[in-house]
Amino acid sequence: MTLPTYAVLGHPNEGKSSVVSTLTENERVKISSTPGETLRCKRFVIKLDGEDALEIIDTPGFQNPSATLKWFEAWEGPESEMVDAFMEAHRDQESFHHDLELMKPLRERAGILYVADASRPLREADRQEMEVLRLIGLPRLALLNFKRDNREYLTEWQEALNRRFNLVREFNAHHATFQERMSLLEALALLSPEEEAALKSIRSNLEDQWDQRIEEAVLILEELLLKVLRHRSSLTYTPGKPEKEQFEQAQEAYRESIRALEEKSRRQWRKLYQHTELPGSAGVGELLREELFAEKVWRLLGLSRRQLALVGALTAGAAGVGADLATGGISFGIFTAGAAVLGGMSGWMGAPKLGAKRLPFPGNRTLAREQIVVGPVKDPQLLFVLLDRSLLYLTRLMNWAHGRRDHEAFLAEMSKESGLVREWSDAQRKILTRWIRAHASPDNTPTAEASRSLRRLLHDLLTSHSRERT
Ligand SMILES: Nc1nc2c(ncn2[C@@H]2O[C@H](COP(=O)(O)OP(=O)(O)OP(=O)(O)O)[C@@H](O)[C@H]2O)c(=O)[nH]1
Ligand SMILES: [Mg+2]
Repeated sequence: MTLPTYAVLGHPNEGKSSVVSTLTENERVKISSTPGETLRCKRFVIKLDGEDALEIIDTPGFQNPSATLKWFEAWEGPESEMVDAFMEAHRDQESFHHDLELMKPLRERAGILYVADASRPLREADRQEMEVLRLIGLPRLALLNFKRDNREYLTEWQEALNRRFNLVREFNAHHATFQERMSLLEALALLSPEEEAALKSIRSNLEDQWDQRIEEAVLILEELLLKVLRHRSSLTYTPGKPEKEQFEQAQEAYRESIRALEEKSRRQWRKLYQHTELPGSAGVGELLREELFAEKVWRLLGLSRRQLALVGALTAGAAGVGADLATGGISFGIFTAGAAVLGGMSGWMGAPKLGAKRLPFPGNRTLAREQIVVGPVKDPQLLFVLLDRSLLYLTRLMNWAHGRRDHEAFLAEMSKESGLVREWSDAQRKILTRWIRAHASPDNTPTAEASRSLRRLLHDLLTSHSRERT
């Protein structure tokens, strides 16, 4: 069976390869700001369940639109032989190399996706290219890709394109969302009605796949929260070495493990969304690259002071406060505190100072050795901050167009000044609080329901963010 196949054509440097990359979710398509990057036709496929489902061919830009058009206009033979005859007539001409190359898929009767940067004025060469494609006569759809945010020339482009193409659609290689990609597949079905059934099935499979990815992303997120919630770092206590130094070392080890857990989830999400080249957390200074325990992160993400006080009260047991103070007042102890206690804690709106405590080695009664232990966390804010930051990362990642290679922008856009969880309703926040309570306690609190509610909440949230442009 032959696959539905479309060739992406146009003037050099208009964003053809970027469109191919975004449409096929392929980060390996070569893109460059220098015209003439694509020299050969290259096939990229959309795979479903491991099987090729749709083929998109990247091509070089037109080299001689004026001469090509003249030749086509002068052709007097049968239309069906025109492309072959053109290729034969220019076979050994190096100056027609790109024009010959881009015609190859047309010889195999691929559908045409013509990409034009409609943010610049229309030129004579554009009209000539359009006219060549019209004369070739294959089903053709024009895609308006705006490289700059300028719609001043839109009407003149539309007029020229409407006359020569079966359909004209906007499709931005840098900002197209999943839904916009699906709409484009819908447009392809109008363009080639014989492929309608195949394209419909591809669309519904891609929609299922999108949903499954969200499910998987949520599982990765829950796993991260669980690991962080339960994490402890311990270090063997060395008698004679300054205690403060050893405590700081244990605290750093704790932070490092949390950082590693967060980075691991980001890696898993990147793999899931085929964005392995996007950065995780390199560099400094932005809200999402900043160390998780940085003051700035804690001020801007997670819950507000008032919300946190409510959570504290919700999950509180007055006994917990006493227990913590008795064991040396681990600064994470605000998990158990109500508003009054919170108010009295210095710097609680910033990152907590990690506590550490000396404990005997478990099961080691004969040797009087001790370990320094940090964690598990008792401050729900750590989980809220972590969740908030993960959602910021994930919602950008899942909506990031594969054709957009500006990785600095990817990180910069995530330095939004506010997170998402502060906007949640009380009921939504309670879902996470209940989850924390169910999973933190070592007793047998049933956790399945708490997990189900949290997953449902996160799934709905990510689904609603799927329509967001980055
Ligand atoms: N801002 C912006 N830049 C874009 C967009 N699409 C493409 N570009 C940029 O335009 C330049 C050319 O993009 P390509 O996709 O390589 O263009 P092409 O048409 O394949 O170019 P050739 O292969 O040389 O013919 C790159 O710097 C892209 O990042 C867009 O939608 N917005
Ligand atoms: Mg290219």
